[in-house]
Amino acid sequence: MQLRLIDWGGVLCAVRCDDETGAAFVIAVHSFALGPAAGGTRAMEYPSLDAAVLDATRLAEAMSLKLAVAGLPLGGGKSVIALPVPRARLDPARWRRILEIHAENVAAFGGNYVTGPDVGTTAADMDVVHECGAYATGRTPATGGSGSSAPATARGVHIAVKRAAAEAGFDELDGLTVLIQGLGAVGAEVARRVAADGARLIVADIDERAVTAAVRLGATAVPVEDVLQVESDLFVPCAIGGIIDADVAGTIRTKAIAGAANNVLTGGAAAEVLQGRGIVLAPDFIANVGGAVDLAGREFLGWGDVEVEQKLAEIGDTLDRVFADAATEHISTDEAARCLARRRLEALRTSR
Ligand code: NAI
Ligand code: PHE
Ligand code: K
Repeated sequence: MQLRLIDWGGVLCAVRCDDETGAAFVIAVHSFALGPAAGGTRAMEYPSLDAAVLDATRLAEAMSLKLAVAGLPLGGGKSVIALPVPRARLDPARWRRILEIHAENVAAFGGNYVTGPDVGTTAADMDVVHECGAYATGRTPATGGSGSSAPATARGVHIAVKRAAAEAGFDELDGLTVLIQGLGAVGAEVARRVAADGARLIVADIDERAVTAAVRLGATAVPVEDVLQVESDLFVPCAIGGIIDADVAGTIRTKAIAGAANNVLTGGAAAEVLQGRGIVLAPDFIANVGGAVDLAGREFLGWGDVEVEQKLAEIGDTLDRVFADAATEHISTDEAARCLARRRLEALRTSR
């Protein structure tokens, strides 16, 4: 995909390249409209600096949509650290230095951008960022943070999976075939939940240990490269984004899609193809809001367990609203969700 920042619609994107560590740092702020921008730090390898900037900007936009649709008074932002080698091959000293530089960059925003964990970073990494003077949510409980957001994300995704199934005409998950891509912190917990509901699990992960654990739950494993050809009743993407383009949307064999992966579609065209084929799509920025609710709710709004669970329960109502809007307006659920996010953003802005 071509990088065209001019079409992005966000407010600020900062880039720093560091020779010493070989890492490149991107912080993208999509919106300050509702307050400081929030969004996690993704650390992985990228084929180019353009690809890292494109990912950061699109992920920051997804954060804006996610926070607005949930009515959380924060703007959307995201950090990307483009690593010189995979995270697992970085020695601890170099990783520590990378986090120090990242903290310096975040601190330069003077509290107007707050970060947290994402793919490739952990609560312990957020402790380091925080210790180095930049505000980070999702730190370990030992340092006053709210810990991993993955369990809350998984609870929200589970709600979304059930709603998407209902919209596709299934009364319950019992007996359905559910295909889960990615069995990390979120995917493994979603797997446990849908297995407890009586679903038949098909799973794929590049990490063999994760697959083995799911197979112990009774899941059938498939090779990662076959995921998009495997037939299922429900597809639950919990690994990486950008997996469904218009071609995949035209061939994927499932009845409904609901998962955790941010930006699972490459764009609006894929959503329209899915809609045309009668495949239910629960937009990712609604389904995966649990992590943001957990972190932002607890750390900025003073929420406890009760408020967090109430907000997670709203995922189901929001999805029903989006499914209804898409049907009456003859638009994709992705477009209906974006319209809803824009309306809620306006309402929040004018009520401030
Ligand atoms: P994680 O890093 O714990 O798990 C990701 C899993 O996907 C790993 O087990 C990895 O081996 C696997 N994977 C990577 N590439 C794969 C491929 N090509 N095929 C199959 N498996 C592959 O990450 P986590 O926290 O579980 O998040 C999963 C997704 O959900 C990410 O895209 C993340 O951005 C998104 N998300 C996570 C939230 C959270 O609170 N953790 C909140 C909102 C979204
Ligand atoms: N990275 C997660 C997400 O994409 C959780 C997160 C939310 C991290 C908000 C920081 C701030 O939603
Ligand atoms: K992580």
